[in-house]
Amino acid sequence: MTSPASDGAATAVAYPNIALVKYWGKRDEALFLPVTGSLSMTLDIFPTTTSVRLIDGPADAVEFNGAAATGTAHTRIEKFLDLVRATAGRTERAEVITANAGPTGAGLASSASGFAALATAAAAAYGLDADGRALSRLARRGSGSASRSIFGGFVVWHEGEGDGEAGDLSSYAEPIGGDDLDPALVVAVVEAGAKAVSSRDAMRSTTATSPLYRPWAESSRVDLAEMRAAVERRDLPAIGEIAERNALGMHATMLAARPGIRYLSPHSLTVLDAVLALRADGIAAYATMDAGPNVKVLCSRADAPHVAATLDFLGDFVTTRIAHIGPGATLSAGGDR
Ligand code: 2P0
Repeated sequence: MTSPASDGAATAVAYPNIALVKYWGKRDEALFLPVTGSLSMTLDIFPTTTSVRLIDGPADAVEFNGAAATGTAHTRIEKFLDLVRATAGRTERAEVITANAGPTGAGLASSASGFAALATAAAAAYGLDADGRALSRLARRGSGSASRSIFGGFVVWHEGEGDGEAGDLSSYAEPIGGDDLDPALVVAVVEAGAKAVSSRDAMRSTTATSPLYRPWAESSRVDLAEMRAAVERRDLPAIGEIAERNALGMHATMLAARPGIRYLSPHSLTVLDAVLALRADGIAAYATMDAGPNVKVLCSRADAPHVAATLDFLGDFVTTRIAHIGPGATLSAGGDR
């Protein structure tokens, strides 16, 4: 796309994505180069809306979910703006106002939607002429998974080749089609609070200490190839089976880290049991879990109300939302992808 002429202000909306083949581990921490490629589905719920406006002041001002951002949240956004400024050859500071419609830091991909929206709005506000690939590479530097939320539907984020600039240029996300499969993802929220261990710290510790990490990374490359083929042939049960085994494997690598990292709670396991029971009843429903206890269940659009009702019936501890395929990041002043 061509960026609309910048008047120093832009607003963007981006949606979270849920990985069906996970990103878990970096080979380059500074450039956010992943150990393995990943594949996700962008959702149509829980968007982040972010406005960026260039200002005269001496520092960036960041409002996050209605309050001034402090600590890590402020630092991560400021560091990201430094990267945008360096890329654009500009020095002005910015006012950033960002809000998540969904829970923040609960394993529901708020950093993916957040940095995809910030990359899109900041690139426009600073006048960067960035196409989808360039925005994906930029968003990656804020949060790896954000590279995928630049695009809608099924998206693959390439591992990329090599290190340094070669790795940076070749590690980007792109849509792979298959949206006509039109699946649903039933999000079973069992805990909306922020996680105790950030995914960034957890993936660093897993790659450094888990004896299961390398075998998982190798099998995840196989999963990615098989997943791409399953999306290509629109095979929802195969997509679900690969997604579930890949997620369980990722959690196994974390459990084996030293010390072990456990995001799943007893409530998560109750939901996983219910998914197995649904399958035993002939419903093609498959679970995936990220850096938190919430469970996302992939199924057909037609089966989603039954799957959601079954999970809601488990008890007050679970609340469901049905998501479908969602769009890529868009500027409210136009320029969608
Ligand atoms: C994913 N997750 O593929 C995996 C699966 C969580 C579990 O990407 O350090 O917030 O900012 O690059 O992107 C969460 O990690 O981590 C994540 P950083 P990010 O969706």
